[in-house]
Order: sequence, then structure tokens, then C-alpha cells
Amino acid sequence: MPLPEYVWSKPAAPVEPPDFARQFGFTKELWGLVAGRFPEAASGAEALRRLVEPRLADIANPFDFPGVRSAAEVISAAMDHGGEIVIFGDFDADGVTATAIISSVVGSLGGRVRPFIPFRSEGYGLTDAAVTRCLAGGVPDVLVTVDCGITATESLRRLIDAGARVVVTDHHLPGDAVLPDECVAVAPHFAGVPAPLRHLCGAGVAFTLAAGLVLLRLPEKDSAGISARRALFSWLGALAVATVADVVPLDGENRTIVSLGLKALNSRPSTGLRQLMLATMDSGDIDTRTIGYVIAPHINSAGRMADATLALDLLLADDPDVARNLAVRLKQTNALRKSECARIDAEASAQAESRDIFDPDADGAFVGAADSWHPGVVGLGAARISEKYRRPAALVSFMGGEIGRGSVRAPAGYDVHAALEECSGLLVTFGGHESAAGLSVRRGDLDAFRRAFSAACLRQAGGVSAAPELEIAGRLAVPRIGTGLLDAVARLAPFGEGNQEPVFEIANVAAKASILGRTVPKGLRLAISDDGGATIDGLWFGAQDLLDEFRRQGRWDFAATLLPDDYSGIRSVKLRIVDARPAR
Ligand SMILES: [Mn+2]
Repeated sequence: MPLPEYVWSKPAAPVEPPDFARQFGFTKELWGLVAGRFPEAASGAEALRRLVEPRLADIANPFDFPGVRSAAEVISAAMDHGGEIVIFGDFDADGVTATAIISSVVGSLGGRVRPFIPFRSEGYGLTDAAVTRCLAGGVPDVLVTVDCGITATESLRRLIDAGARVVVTDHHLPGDAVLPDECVAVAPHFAGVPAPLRHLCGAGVAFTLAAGLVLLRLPEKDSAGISARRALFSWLGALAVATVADVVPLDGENRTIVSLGLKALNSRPSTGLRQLMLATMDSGDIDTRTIGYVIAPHINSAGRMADATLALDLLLADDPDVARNLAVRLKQTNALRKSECARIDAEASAQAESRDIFDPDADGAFVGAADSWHPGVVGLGAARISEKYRRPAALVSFMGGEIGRGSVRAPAGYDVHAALEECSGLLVTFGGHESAAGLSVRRGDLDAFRRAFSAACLRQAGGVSAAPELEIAGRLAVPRIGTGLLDAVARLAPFGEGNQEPVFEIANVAAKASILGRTVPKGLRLAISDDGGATIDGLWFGAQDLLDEFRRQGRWDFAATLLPDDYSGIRSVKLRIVDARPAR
């Protein structure tokens, strides 16, 4: 690995916090970051309290979201006369959770509900195939889309003409699609949505509608009202999983939801998620990282490799034995997903390295293809190749047919949707956004598409940084690194999209390196010291190959996050090194 691996941003200047912020332990090292990321929260004590200590009462009133009342009324009216309500979802973690939340809440309020999730082979959203299969089960009185539907104008028209009332809940961009007048819509991208609710994922929108339905049907907090609210809030854990899995920014309402949801997952998770956590996690608390790396991939693997209903059943399970069985099956499905990913990774990397179809010094993008890649996981493979070569990558699977389906992924700075648009004459279909897209292409057009797409991406590459950027939150002097700062940083969790764990610069220090790990090298242990003789330990996982670099005399700048250390029974702080460069 090269040193430094990232382009470091300029560290934020120290900013003295106001008194109300000092009460939460914020000091000048951190306050600039807080005020920059969460300007609303920096405006006063109560706003800051909502940021660092969110409560159930902070959850937004669902009726503040335009469309929620009308949508709840449509569902409620159908419930009054025993009509069937279909929840039409999506096969990823967000879509499955959204489906589970509305199905469960409508069901617990006495509604007749039928969840419906398309197969991946039917395509995303309200495709003809999926709608046909859905209608084969009968025309519902009400059909509620979750996590999809906002651009499916023709299919929505078809459902309305068949006699269904349609409620569209979706957080995707509408583009220039205009919904039929008969639809009721709950969509974060529509006008009039309060700012904190604009980043809700599909499950977040579904939860808001479910909350509206509970308030509409049971406005009183009598025993029925209280138990309905309890049933609603029992979904916060799953909602946190969906919100992290869908990589929406963890600000506004999302931050409240994920904070409360993580607490719930760590104390009283639902039956299904409890069994999934037991089956897949090491001991220890669940956080956004565990959700991203362990829980969400398991839930997503159902829709990728088999049928998303497996994940839906797990989320809805209330019998521990049933849930355990489903968790074991998800574990198997995810293992299958992993081995398929590893195979695609190896084969696509071999194609890239053979130089037959790709020259890293000249090509703007990599386009790999094979007959046997599982279409459910080519996107994951494209992401890895794109990361490795720092440019867009497309992986196409033909599965023995004449038309291949592919996924495109790209580093920040590219717009692959625009690049695909330039090649649209060579594609059967394409869609997506700047950093991720899907396509289908004829076998005979693949080579021409490869050249055209690579050229289009090369034209964009001028504006893209060659190395990924690292946001530096501020500069830390070694003596200032302690448990007080550690606690203040922890108040900014949950970390994730739009709220990365703060990385600090520790500038111009000496470092003595040794190998970390008794038998198998796991990284480097760095004994760091400044000119005044202050010292701190840093751990750099995976950096064992850099030992010789640190054997040379010299002074270093380190980029690091704070790492709590309770090993000896006394709480202290270490650094988790992210990057290093010779001191400047
Ligand atoms: Mn989604």
C-alpha cells in the first residue's frame, strides 16, 4: 500500500464551543466538526440534546409528512369493510423491512393484509411480470407500494384500471414521472416535506405511514392505543437496520431512528433479529458497522440468491424456533452469496489483469463479462473492481443467453448514468444514478459498448481525484487525547453515511513500530511520542507490510480515530491509525 493512501482534507480549525455544548463534553477539538455537520443542533441546548440524546418523544409527528393522513385514511377505509390490502415491496433489506412494518402494523390493527415482494428475476419495482403475478392473487382493494413505485406510471395506471386504490410510498427520485391523479403519494422528494424527513429510506417512509395509521385508528392512549404504539415502536430495531443498509445520510429523523433502534437491538430485539444476531454476530453490541458488515448482508442475501420472502418471514417471526430456523437458512444463503462473490471477484480480476480487454493506463472504465456470474451479485463484484482500479466498473452476466444483465459501480466524482446515456444506442436498457446503475446489453454489442463506455468515463476522469479523500476533523496534540474526548466523540454516534467517525490528524510525531499479533501478523503497533515526551499507542490493522517504512528514522503525521481500551481494567484511549505520511 502506498503512503499516504488518501488525500487528506485540511483539518477543521479549532472552535471554542458555547457553554451549553461544554455541558455535553464538547471541546474546541470537536466543536467545529459538530457545528459544521449539524448546524441546526449547534443552535441551542435543546437542539443539541436532541442530537446527542434522542428520545422516543423526538420522533416526528407522522402527520407532518404530506400525504400520510390521506394514505392512512385510504387504508383505514378498506379495513372498515374488510377489504384486502396488498403491500408491494422490494427484495433488498430496505424494501423487505418496509413491507414487514406496514404488513405487521395493518395486521395487528385488524386489517386483511397480503405482503408481496417481486423476485429479482422480475426486475426492480412494479414490472409487468411482478404486477401480473400480484394480480393473479386477486385485485386488492388497496395496494400500497413501499420502497418502489414512484416512476412506475404505467403499472400504477394498470392497477387503478383493474380496480385497486393505490398508495405510493417511495424515497427514490421521481425524475420526470408524473403519478396518476388517483394515487395518494407519500414521498420524501415531493414538495412540502420537512427537512429532517427528506432523507428517510423506504422503511422510514413506511414506518411514518404506519405511525399515522396507528394515530388515526387509535388516537387515545387507552390500553388498545398503548399496545398499538408499543407494537409500532417494536419495529425501530429493524428500521435502524434498513436505514443503515440503504446507506441514506444519518442526519435528521434518520439519526433519531438509528440511535433509538440500536438501543432496542441491544436490549430487546425482535424475535427474528435476535435469532439472526445470535447466529451471525460475535458477542458484543450491535452498531452501524455490524449492521453494515454482518446483519444487512444476511438480509440482502435472501433476495440476491433466492427469495426475499425468507428475510420477510424472519422479520415477521414471533416464534423463536421458527426464527432460529430462518436465521440458519439466511446464514446458508449468505455463505452462498459470499462464495459466489469470491468467484466473480477472482474471475473479473483475472480478466482485468490479463490486459486482453483492459489497460489500466489507458482505459477509463473496466467492463467484464461472463456467462455464469449470478446476476444477484454482479453489483457487489463491480463495486470491488471499481474500488481496486479507482474508476467505473461494469460486470455483465449473460447466463447463456443473448442479452446480458449487468451492474455498474463508480467512485465518487463520476456520473455513470450520464456515461451510459452516451452509449444508450448500444444498450437494450439502462437506469440508475451517478455512482450505481444497471444495464442490459446484446452479446454482439458488448465490445462496442466496452469501448464507448470506457471513452465516456475517461472524459469524466479529469475532474476526479486519483486517490480517495479523507476528511480530517481536526488536529490533536497528544496530551489532549483522553477519555473526555473519547466520550464526546461517542456522543456523535451513530456513525455512517454523512456522519463518518471523526478522523484526527496527529502531526509531527516520532513512532516506534512493532508487529501486532502473536502468531499471525495482524498489523502494526506504533508507540507514538511528541516533542514534549507525551506518548500514546496506535494500532494500524492490516499494515504489517509497512514495518520497514517505520524502521527508518523520521517524523510522521498520522490520521486516526480514537479507540477505547478497557483491557487492563482501567479505561484509556488508543489510536486506530487510518493513514500516515512523512511529517511536513
Ligand atoms: Mn430503498
